[in-house]
Amino acid sequence: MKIISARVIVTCPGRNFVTLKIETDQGVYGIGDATLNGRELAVVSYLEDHVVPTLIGKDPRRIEDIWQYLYRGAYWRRGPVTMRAIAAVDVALWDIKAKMAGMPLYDLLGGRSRDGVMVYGHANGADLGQTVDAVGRYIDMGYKAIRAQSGVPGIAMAYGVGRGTLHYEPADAELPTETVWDTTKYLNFVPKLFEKLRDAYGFDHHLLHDGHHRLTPIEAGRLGKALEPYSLFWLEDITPAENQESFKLVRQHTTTPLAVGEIFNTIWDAKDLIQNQLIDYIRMTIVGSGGLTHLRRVADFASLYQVRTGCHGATDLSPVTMGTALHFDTWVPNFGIQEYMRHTEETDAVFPHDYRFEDGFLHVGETPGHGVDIDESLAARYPYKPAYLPVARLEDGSMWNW
Ligand code: KDG
Ligand code: MG
Repeated sequence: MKIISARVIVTCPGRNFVTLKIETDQGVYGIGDATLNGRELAVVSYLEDHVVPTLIGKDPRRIEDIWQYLYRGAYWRRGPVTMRAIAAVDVALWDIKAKMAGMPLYDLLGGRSRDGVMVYGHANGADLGQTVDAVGRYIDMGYKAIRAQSGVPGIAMAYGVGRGTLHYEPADAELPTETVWDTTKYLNFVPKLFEKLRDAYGFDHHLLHDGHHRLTPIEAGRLGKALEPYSLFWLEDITPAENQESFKLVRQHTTTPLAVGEIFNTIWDAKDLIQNQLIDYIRMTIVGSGGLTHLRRVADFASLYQVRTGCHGATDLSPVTMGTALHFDTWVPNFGIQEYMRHTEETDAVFPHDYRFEDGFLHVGETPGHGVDIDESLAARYPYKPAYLPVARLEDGSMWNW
């Protein structure tokens, strides 16, 4: 069996997606996601110019060997561009293997560990009142777990606040939008939000919050401590994690569970955090972390330290990543939760899929493979549009972490 073609498809049904389609001499094809928000074309070039030529003629059944070939063989390891390109190939190959076996992907991974995948939705509002109402709407939709983000008094554009009620898309302009950040205002506000949410809805639902890398470790510890009475499921990306050891400081001050990892690429980004039990949830997902082949290793390593998975699932991860992550979640023994930011109708139409939401859970279908396809003629109607994530500065003009 041989790979006869590998094509990169770029489409923008409301936002940009990069998809790799690998075709074989036996008529079976597989697809993988390679989207890197705001840097899409770098991955397109990496794939088209440097990966695709090496794939033609290879046996698609040798997933592990091809993974090692692309990782070790490049000499230059890791990084968001390389690992997304590897992920796209890896997922397309798993899709092919599962289709050939006539099995849904979770079966090939080892079978079901659970009936459904608990997801968290994104409730947000321009102020405290709107956010409280938004959480209520998610509860009414059946969600068991809800992330709450709110506009902060005195901060013009806080992270996580969308324009509509269901969809949130931060990559909003042809050049990065400038936003202004103030940690003091944020720290004074967030505990009030969660106090209000628990007063309004009690403790029956899981509540989550994303700090989006804005705090220093000691500020993160202070926020975690202040939020303890409101029993969060997790506090995410509360401080940047390049220096993994810095999480020790956060841990010394709070028992609020910590989640991190949506920008990690390999197990090396998380090794100290996991083995020193400095986090509770690892947020790496399929597209950012070299595909299923690598994410399985991360999850197995994490399971030794009782760290559970919490795959990133923002809208910039295409339905191909969402579908594949759901098969992974259905199998992985140390599953925690899955993020679920809904895609727009246009995106869902370009990527027909068989996963469905019911009562706070997502369920994968029984279609052989990962269950997500691409409608190429529809995709061709939406050409690439440059769109960047915002940047953040402090009030004095210094650059900060968005
Ligand atoms: O492209 C950036 C988004 O994926 C990120 O801002 C979303 O933080 C995020 C999350 O938790 O989903
Ligand atoms: Mg996040």
